[in-house]
Amino acid sequence: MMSNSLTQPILEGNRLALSRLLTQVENDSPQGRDALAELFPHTGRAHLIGVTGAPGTGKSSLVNQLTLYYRKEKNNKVAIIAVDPSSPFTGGAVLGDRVRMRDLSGDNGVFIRSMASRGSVGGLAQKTAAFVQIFDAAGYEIIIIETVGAGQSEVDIARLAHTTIVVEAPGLGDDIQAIKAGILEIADVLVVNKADRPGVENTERALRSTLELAHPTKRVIHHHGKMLHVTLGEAKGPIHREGDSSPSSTPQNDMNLWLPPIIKTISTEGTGIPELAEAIAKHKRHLHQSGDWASRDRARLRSELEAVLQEELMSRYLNGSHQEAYEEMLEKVIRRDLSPYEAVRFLLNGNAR
Ligand SMILES: Nc1nc2c(ncn2[C@@H]2O[C@H](COP(=O)(O)OP(=O)(O)OP(=O)(O)O)[C@@H](O)[C@H]2O)c(=O)[nH]1
Ligand SMILES: [Mg+2]
Repeated sequence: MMSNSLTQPILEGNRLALSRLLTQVENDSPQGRDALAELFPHTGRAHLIGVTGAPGTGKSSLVNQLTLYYRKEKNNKVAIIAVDPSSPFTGGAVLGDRVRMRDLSGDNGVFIRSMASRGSVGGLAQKTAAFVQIFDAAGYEIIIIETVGAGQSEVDIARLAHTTIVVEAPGLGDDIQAIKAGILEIADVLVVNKADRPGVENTERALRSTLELAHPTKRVIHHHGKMLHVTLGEAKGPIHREGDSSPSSTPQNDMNLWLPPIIKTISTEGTGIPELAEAIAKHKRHLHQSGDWASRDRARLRSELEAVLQEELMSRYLNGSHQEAYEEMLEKVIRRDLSPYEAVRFLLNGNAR
């Protein structure tokens, strides 16, 4: 493989090279792809934290505070990917007040990058995944992905993360926004931000009762075809998600249960941030102990591989080497000479079977 001029500087922490590569990857350039391939062996170390929730709940302010915490208390390098920030920004302004941003701008251990959500949902998740790989290779120990709302793209992006934080705030109406969209299911940690506002207790109570519905006392966990009955009250450890069981997991691990904690914060002041960081650290420990870290890694890379395979195959037929054959098959399908299924068989195997 040809060595890419951006790769080495990025591994050495050069911010300009990093920024250039992000742009190349965003534009899907061949150099970007080459560089990604070279960087890939250097990935797999970062803790990916997703932050999502309804518009205006204070996600960016929270990310700002968390970042300050990781810089000051842990000396971690932090990268922030803001997916489709609802308000336009230049440089650091993504994190809200420029005043508060002064704390982060000029800090070489922090890199902030926004990403527009134009293009397909799958494409967005793929590009976010590529950005994550670049930051990971560049030595950022913490990578925070902020997404707005609760659509499928947020869920897809949240699946990239090891730890997903769902942010709620009082005063957004009686309903809890995220619950309506079912995003609570992907939450590892719940935050009730704006705890200085009236109605915090109501929001917290609503979250708690919804959580209890989502995690009933008796849960059935499938384990290698067997069904294990788990009583939450008796469980010592955190919840193991269904479908997450890795081949290496043992029944003991499956009994480990994780209940998303609810943390109250005031991001404008930094209140509750150490508690939130502790909950995140605890979740990370849980992921390692239960084997979920490895299985999430596996699931994430599998879906990335599938997306790339799909994209590559499609482009081969839509505008690549097999375009002519594709057009020919399309005509046959239109004439009802072949079914779409048969046509695809022809394209892939040279015959209809
Ligand atoms: N009172 C109060 N206001 C807050 C708190 N956290 C954030 N805000 C304010 O809420 C507004 C929205 O904050 P952001 O951090 O931009 O919220 P966001 O969720 O990132 O918003 P979008 O990215 O637009 O969805 C800003 O004016 C913040 O100053 C808080 O804890 N208490
Ligand atoms: Mg924001």
